Amino acid sequence: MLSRRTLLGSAALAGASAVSGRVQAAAIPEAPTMDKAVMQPPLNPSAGPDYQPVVTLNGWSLPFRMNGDWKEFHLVAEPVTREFAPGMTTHLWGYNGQSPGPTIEAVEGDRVRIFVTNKLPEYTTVHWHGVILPCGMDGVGGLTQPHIKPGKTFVYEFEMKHAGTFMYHPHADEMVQMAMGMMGMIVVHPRGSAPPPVDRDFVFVMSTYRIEPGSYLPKVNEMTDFNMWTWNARVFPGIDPLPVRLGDKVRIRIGNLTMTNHPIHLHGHKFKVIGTDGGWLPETAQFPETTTDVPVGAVRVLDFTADNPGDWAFHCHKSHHTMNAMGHDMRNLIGVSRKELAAAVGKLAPEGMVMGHTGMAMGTMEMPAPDNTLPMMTGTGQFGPIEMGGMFTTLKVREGLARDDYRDPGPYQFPQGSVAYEVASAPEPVPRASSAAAATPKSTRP
Ligand SMILES: [Cu+2]
Repeated sequence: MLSRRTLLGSAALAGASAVSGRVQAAAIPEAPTMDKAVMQPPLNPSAGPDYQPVVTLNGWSLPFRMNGDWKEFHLVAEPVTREFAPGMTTHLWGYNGQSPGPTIEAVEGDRVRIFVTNKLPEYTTVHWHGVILPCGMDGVGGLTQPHIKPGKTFVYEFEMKHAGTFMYHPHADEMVQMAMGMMGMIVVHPRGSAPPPVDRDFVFVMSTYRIEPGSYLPKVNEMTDFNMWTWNARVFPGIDPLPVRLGDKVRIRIGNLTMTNHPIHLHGHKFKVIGTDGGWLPETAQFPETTTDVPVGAVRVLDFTADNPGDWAFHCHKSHHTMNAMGHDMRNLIGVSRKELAAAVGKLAPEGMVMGHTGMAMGTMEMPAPDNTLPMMTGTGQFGPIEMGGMFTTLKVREGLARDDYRDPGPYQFPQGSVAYEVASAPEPVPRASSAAAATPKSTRP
């Protein structure tokens, strides 16, 4: 739910007169805040040029106000509590009550004024990744501006010259502040007709964390060995599904602010990458894919038609990235005799349990875990355990959803006879040319 709070005294509008140049401190707008980690419905524009809004997976768009011909936003950098999935809550830094921060939506040609209030215990800045703007608005602490000290508010003013999908994050104590979750997405809608608006337009940013089971804070010095692979700071089964109507034109905008690349794979459909954080791809540069790599510090925008009904897996194709808190110091025990191993383990750890000698599928069994962590493989579908985690969710293609209904439509009702099935008995062995009989042929031939 959206609630509003006044941060810095009177937030009265400065009146109808056009404001240009430097803004008066008294005119700082309210900073809306969010206390939920579930997808909020698209925020239709209340003023300024019209556009088809996006929806943010497990997130929301930041409301704005018009002040003359400036579109004004207010970001508050602050410590937040974020639920990754039911059963695990984290202490992160973010914006306006959540991490990641709200999506900022504007229209090509908009003049935006973005207030940034720092409620963190250390200084910060905001860099507008991919937005082409004057150097002094680029948000690189020390290089293009003084840092925003705790308790202070800075204002950024620039024109959104180009439509596209961009990101925002600090450029101050960057390793710590990004490891703590400070980031968000920017969507600038085209003023013209290209690319054409779609029926459902989703956006999210990928981030990773190293959080020891039972603890709440990410290890900010981690470089490679992350254990929480998130989309908008959520992991499966906490990530919203993407409900779309059969036949919808669908756009998914994905930003990557992790420390590695993510090959993002969609089942049941083919898509084209139509844009990056550098702009739109010409049609001659687009080609059909079902997996596309999203490099570090980049954005990919995928377009497709949802023409295949069902519950379709949508996930990162690095299999370790669809797991929750996992250790990596395990040996492969597949094929090892359970009996001998149990005897050896029993001497060292009488309470120990031998696992992994037939693989690691756990079915419906989940191991007891410390407080505040999540099973490595989890989630249940209508046919049994899904055994996923991390960067995994589903695209749910259905007939008959209402226009702005983004609620989970539940499991897909498969048409009779359309699901893979077990056969009653194993087929008879087929005689092979290389069998013993074939190797010693009877001399039946003349
Ligand atoms: Cu990945």
